[in-house]
Amino acid sequence: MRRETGLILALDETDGEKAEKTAESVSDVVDAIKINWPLVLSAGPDMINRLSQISDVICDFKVADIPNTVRLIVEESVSRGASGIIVHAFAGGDSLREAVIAAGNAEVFAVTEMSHPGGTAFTAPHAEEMAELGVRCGAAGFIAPATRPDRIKAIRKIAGDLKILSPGVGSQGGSAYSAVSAGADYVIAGRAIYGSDDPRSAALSIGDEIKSLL
Ligand code: OMP
Repeated sequence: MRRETGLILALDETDGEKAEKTAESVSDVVDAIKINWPLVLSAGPDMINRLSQISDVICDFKVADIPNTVRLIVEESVSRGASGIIVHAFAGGDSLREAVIAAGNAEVFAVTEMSHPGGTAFTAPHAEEMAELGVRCGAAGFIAPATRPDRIKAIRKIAGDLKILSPGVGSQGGSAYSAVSAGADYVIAGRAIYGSDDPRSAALSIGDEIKSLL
């Protein structure tokens, strides 16, 4: 995944036509588009193929399953053009390792700590352990919360040169500036971009915040 703007669009728009329009309007000002269940379920998995024609696509299926099922999900995603996939580290080393093997040249990002308030209950207390596991299993990087920049700093200490992607910017209260200052390589923003009247301007404005730090 390139790193030109440091911004990833979370395209959770459920109107397929609108989603594609939004993707086209921002494809040159984001480094990747992240697709999650809402859009895949509403528009179908072919959306992964279509979006991958205009941008790097990260499949955010937060895979948490036995290794065989993980492998099947990762292989399907990559065969449709995904260049990255998000998996839960809490499923353990065997599942995470299987994801990395199945991904081949695609990048696996492991969730360490979730950005919403509930993320402090079970993921936060084990985030560092999950990051250590991700390093051992060959993950390309981690998902760490823009809503708690101090936690990005903690994960950066373990991640070394691996990538940190931080969701929670805008609608969840996090700021792109604070996340990147704390050590994120990319911020992930969804509603703040696709929910705006002018998604391109919204993306550019978040990109400006990041630009001063890159
Ligand atoms: P907005 O809150 O609309 O910016 O969307 C955030 C996006 O990032 C959604 O697609 C979430 O599913 C995703 N996300 C989080 O918000 N928090 C996390 O801890 C992890 C993710 C993720 O893995 O991308």
